[in-house]
Amino acid sequence: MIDLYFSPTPNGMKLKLFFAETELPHRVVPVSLSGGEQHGLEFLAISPNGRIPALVDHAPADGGAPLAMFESGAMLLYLARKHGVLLPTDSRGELEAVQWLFWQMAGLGPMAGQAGYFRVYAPETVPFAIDRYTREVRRLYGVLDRQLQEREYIAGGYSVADIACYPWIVPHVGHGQDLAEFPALQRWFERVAARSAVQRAYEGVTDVYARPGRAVAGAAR
Ligand SMILES: N[C@@H](CCC(=O)N[C@@H](CS)C(=O)NCC(=O)O)C(=O)O
Repeated sequence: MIDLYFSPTPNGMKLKLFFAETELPHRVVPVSLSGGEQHGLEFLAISPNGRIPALVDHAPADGGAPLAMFESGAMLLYLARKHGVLLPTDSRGELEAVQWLFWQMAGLGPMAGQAGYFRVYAPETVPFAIDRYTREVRRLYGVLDRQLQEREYIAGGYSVADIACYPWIVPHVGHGQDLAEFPALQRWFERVAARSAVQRAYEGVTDVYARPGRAVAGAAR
């Protein structure tokens, strides 16, 4: 059994998408971020950075002790490799998917996170920060749009690269982006959204920032 320490945020949704797609058995352990549970010692023993998602695999492939892990990209890679799913099997294809996974982890996620913070959540309006992060996210959307111009999915077939990126495109309104400016990205977004596993994963998600198709209050700033 695998425990998923979860809250319905973009990074949390990546793992929800992975499990919905693969139907691998797992148990969801809710972590209340507003209640500060991510700072508790018990959780920090699993996720030393004090962030969700986190996983504990009670039956790792090496047959050893339960394996705790943090960082959503590492978890997606671990699960994809362990179960031989959602990752190209040839080495060049795998490398391409891994590059886009790292691109999401190091670029799209952090920059979109900052854009969302300064546009939607910050207690004061900081025009320089709003401008800086909105522009950088726009650039990154352009990078993904170019990658998708002649492909259905980001790297080969539907993979952990798509799973990592999708929840960070869901709140595009909050990031100050208009998908109509990125036609290939928009087609991909609709293609992924139409997957039954994606629809199941988002069922009952009430967090406005994590839910598809919703404008975010204050996003027009
Ligand atoms: N790079 C990390 C980022 C994790 C992260 O930032 N998680 C957010 C939710 S999306 C969180 O736990 N926030 C709680 C907090 O800021 O205290 C990953 O991808 O796992």
